[in-house]
Amino acid sequence: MKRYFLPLLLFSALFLATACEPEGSGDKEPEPPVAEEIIEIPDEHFKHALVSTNSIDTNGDNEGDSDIDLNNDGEIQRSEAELIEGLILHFNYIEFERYVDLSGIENFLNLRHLKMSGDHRHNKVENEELITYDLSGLKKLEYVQLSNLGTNAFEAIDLRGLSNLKELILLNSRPDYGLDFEDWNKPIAFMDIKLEGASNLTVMDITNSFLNIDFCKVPSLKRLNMSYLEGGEPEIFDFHCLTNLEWLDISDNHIDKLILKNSSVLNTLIARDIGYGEDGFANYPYLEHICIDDIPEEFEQIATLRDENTVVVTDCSY
Ligand SMILES: [Ca+2]
Ligand SMILES: [Ca+2]
Ligand SMILES: [Ca+2]
Repeated sequence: MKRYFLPLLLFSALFLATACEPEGSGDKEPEPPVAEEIIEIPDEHFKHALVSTNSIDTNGDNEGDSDIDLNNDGEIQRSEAELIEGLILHFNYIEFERYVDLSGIENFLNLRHLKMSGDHRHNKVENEELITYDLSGLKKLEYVQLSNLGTNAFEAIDLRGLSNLKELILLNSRPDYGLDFEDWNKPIAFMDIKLEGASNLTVMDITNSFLNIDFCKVPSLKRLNMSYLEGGEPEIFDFHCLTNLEWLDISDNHIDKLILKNSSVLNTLIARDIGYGEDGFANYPYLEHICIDDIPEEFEQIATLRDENTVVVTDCSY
């Protein structure tokens, strides 16, 4: 064993000599620390919510429990942005007197769950240009819930190509009160929802909202709540592309024309307060025109929506 002692001693002496060498006397300059990229969030309210409030849901329980700024430098590093899977935002639009610009959100590449609400929409439009929320780059999104957006301030919500999106909730998004009532049926009062390529969307809830949606872009839909649109009703309630639809709520709407012809029968059709139900008078009239599949169950399903003046056909052109 003795013969190993000398080399070990020499090695230790060499190591000590190297370790004790004064800094800067070597050939290599020390590497400067690499500054990590900072994500730019132009809107002060959005940045404040991210950096200074519990807007991040780190454990998937739908409750925010952390801010984004893990190193507490007041900035959002790319690594901090890419850690986020759940984002829960709440804005006070009355105080801001405008809606919020979500620019920068496209960097949150691992975002799966986005929920954004507002205290109340403000009563006049301050935004000079119509807003579009482009979420189409956030390919991991599975759940999106947005509520209380004044639809006359918005051009569109772009969700195109989000093939992981399963559930879309767009609630209480209507024209701001400042818009004259007679303007409500103008196109400017409606917000476009772009859904092409959201190929796995199965649940949609658009209660009390003014939206332009082409349901033919999302034939995967199984469950749709579009009740109480309160002026946001489409000209035709047209579900002919929704061949997988199982559950539909169209309650509390003024409906002239309904197309349910889609080669399938719903498990559940909810249509409260339309026509004359068991309670007698309803707030909304019978339908003028209904096109259904030539299936007895479907004919039964629409029984409360028609009277003797309603045209019911099984052959409809689109
Ligand atoms: Ca949480
Ligand atoms: Ca930071
Ligand atoms: Ca049908």
